Amino acid sequence: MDATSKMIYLKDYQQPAYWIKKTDLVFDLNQKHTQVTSTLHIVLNEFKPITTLPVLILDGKDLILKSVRINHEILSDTEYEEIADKLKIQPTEKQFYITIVTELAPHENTTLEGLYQSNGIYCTQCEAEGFRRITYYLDRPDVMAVFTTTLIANQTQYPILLSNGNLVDSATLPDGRHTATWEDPFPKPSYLFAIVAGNLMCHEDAFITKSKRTVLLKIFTEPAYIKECDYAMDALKRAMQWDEEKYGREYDLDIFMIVAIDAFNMGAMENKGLNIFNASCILGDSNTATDSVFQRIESIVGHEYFHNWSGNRVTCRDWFQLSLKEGFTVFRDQSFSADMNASTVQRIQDVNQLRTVQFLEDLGPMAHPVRPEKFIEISNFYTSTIYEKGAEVIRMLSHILGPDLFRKGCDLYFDRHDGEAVTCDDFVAALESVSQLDLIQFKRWYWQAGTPVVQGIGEYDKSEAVYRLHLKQYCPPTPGQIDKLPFVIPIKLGLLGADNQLLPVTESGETETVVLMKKSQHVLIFENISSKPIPSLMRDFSAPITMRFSYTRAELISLIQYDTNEFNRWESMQRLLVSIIHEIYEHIQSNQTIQIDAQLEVLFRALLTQDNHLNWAFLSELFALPTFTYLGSNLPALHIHHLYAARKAVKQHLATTLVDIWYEKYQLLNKITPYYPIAEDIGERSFKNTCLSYIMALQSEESVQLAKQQCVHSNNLTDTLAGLNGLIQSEHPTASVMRQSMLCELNTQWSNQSNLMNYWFSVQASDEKTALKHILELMKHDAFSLTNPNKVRSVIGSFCRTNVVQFHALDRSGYAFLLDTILKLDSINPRMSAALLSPLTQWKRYDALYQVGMKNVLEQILAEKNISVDVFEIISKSLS
Ligand code: B3K
Ligand code: ZN
Repeated sequence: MDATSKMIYLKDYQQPAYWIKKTDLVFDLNQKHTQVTSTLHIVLNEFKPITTLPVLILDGKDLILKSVRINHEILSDTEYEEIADKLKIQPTEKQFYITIVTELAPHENTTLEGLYQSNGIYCTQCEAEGFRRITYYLDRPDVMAVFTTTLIANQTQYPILLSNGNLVDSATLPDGRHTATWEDPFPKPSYLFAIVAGNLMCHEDAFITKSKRTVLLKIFTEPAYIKECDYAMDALKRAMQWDEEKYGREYDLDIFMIVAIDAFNMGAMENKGLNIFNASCILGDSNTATDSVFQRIESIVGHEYFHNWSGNRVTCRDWFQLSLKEGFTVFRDQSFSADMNASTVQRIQDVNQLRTVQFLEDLGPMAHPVRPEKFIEISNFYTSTIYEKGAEVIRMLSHILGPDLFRKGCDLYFDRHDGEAVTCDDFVAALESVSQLDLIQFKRWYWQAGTPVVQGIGEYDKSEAVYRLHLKQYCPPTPGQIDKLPFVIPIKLGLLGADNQLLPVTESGETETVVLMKKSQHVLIFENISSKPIPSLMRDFSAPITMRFSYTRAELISLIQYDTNEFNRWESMQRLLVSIIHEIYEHIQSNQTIQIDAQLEVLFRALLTQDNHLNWAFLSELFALPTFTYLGSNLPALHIHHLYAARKAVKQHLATTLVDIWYEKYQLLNKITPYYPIAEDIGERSFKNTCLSYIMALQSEESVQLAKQQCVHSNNLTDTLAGLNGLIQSEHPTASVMRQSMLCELNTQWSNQSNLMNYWFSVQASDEKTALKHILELMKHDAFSLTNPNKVRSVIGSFCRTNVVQFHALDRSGYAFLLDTILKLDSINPRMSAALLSPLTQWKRYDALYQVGMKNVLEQILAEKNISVDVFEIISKSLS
């Protein structure tokens, strides 16, 4: 395979030679083979003068072509050409109908793209390029057609037949089969097409829109899970209401459907009027979903619903513009979740996600801009940069414009481009139109990759009573982009005075200001400052950058205690913890005795015993140690096992020195009350389980009993799993027996419930004591399957990402296992094998102890014949 010949460039974008105005599809779903008859109304695109009609080139993949007809004429096989995933035909008219019959084998399709079966249910996944696995088509997002879809299938096996839009016809056929026809009046690209056929039950409800239309809401699932749809249904209604209130967006069809599917490559898909969800992101009750799963369900239901406008009604011109819909929609779902839950906690979680995944992406071989300029396989670009950094870019725009103008800009964008396929520039242009702002420099965020660093230096002049803040920005090089131009960086800040009060920082006396840094250097001058202040920088994480400022530990402690910006209290705690854990890491690296700064215990104790109105959810974020990935992201030649030991030492230290408080708070919050996944209760449970996790680090017999009690007696999965996790993580000898019997019992209880078995697998695979041998046993379990992505993620994904101790074992057994697995999986499902590669791609950041083994695996995979283009792209970039 050759990387340059496969590369697709944004600069080469051209409109298609033909449009498809209308698409009629008939699916004859037969036990073995499915026949698809597609009739397309093709119309010449007269965007440029032509002398002869261009060739019509349709995309297809792994299709068996049965026949091609133009208008009423069947073509002989000399009248078309079928080569290299394309069907080529020379038209003789400017517009015509073409009818193509293809044959598929959905039951053999393990890629889970195009049409496939999950537990006997037919379903589809077409984004980004799955439609070409169904029929030959102009499978690109700027070709938008009106679709009519007919499904024919056996009535007993497939009583439910669904597609996009409204049901316009259905009938029973004489041979035990039945048929249903769906019509979607809104023109759409092929990636939003979907069908589902199967034995499903439906949870039904309705929503009345602001213009008083009734929309029927239906969630379909396998019959065993029908009781687990309530939470998602409520979340959907909240999302519909929220989009009307915050963006003025009303739903457009008379019916909105969601289907839960067990075998699904990602979280969910926003097909028009027929969202398809990974069962793990939609189903749940108190016994089968944890608090964080309920929050994830709410956010994904919102996300897919919001796509109806940001993505479906206004879509992307080409896949380079993916963040146009994804970044914007993540911003919308984050705002929705912040409104539904504790907003600071939501922001902390979003920032944590960005910093652990996206910042790392920027440090590695796959670093790319929010609007990439080239790719080999678009599936590799559904990244945290496109999604989460894209959302940060929209968030900055919303702050630069302010809420009213931002809303006006969005309204204009939706009105101006309704029914069109557009670019990120079009979105920014709408904001420029309403605000009269020139956002040309801001747009560098779209095309320059990398995480900018702002270095701040404070200079206090007592005689003048002036505080100067010198700011300098730079952005480290990323592949193909060595030098970067300065970004527009909104920096929200305040100054904490000597009396721990915020000082006025604007002429009108406000204690917070937002500075738009546009040049590489910037000096802020604050006058009448009577003593040296402590700057509270990047409040609410006002831009996706790294802010460097050498705070003393005492200054951080003041910010943690007295900053009025809750986000920055957490941020200062993270800075303090990072600095302490890094210090321990250095001790371990240089064989010194570990010494943990005593100020940490004093601070924790002070915060934990403060008698103020505590927000438990926030406290549990405040006392959470920085993630392992974040801690490792800036350490050169990272020694994984030493960093792991350093983090663990700090945890153990805090557990031991504060044991009385962890127990006291645990007892305070440990009450059995009816379970509701509402923000306040979630916060209490979350802090209680933070206490439990510190208690478990004591490694005492008593702690083991406590975890067991919680696991056995809880009335909800959050607490059961926290207890189980406690048992699993404990190194106390009693824990190992208990853990075994508990896992055995839960295996029996949960064996028929797919989502529960995912947790059962992943708690074990993530544990540092679970060696590879046990992973291989888990993979032989009846509930495990290499063809089910949730199972792959919960066993193999958890082992390779979370269980850093075992995966990075110095004998390289973890790497050899991943090599083996990727080679097996790549021919089954390339999306999954490519996703599993990520722990290896950053090999250059690690100590030589690890580097060689990781690099070897990448080289061995690359040397294999027939690896997927997905895997090829990632490895060839990692090795270059
Ligand atoms: N748009 C889909 C993601 C499709 C991924 C294709 N490989 C879900 C979402 O972001 O809403
Ligand atoms: Zn999305």
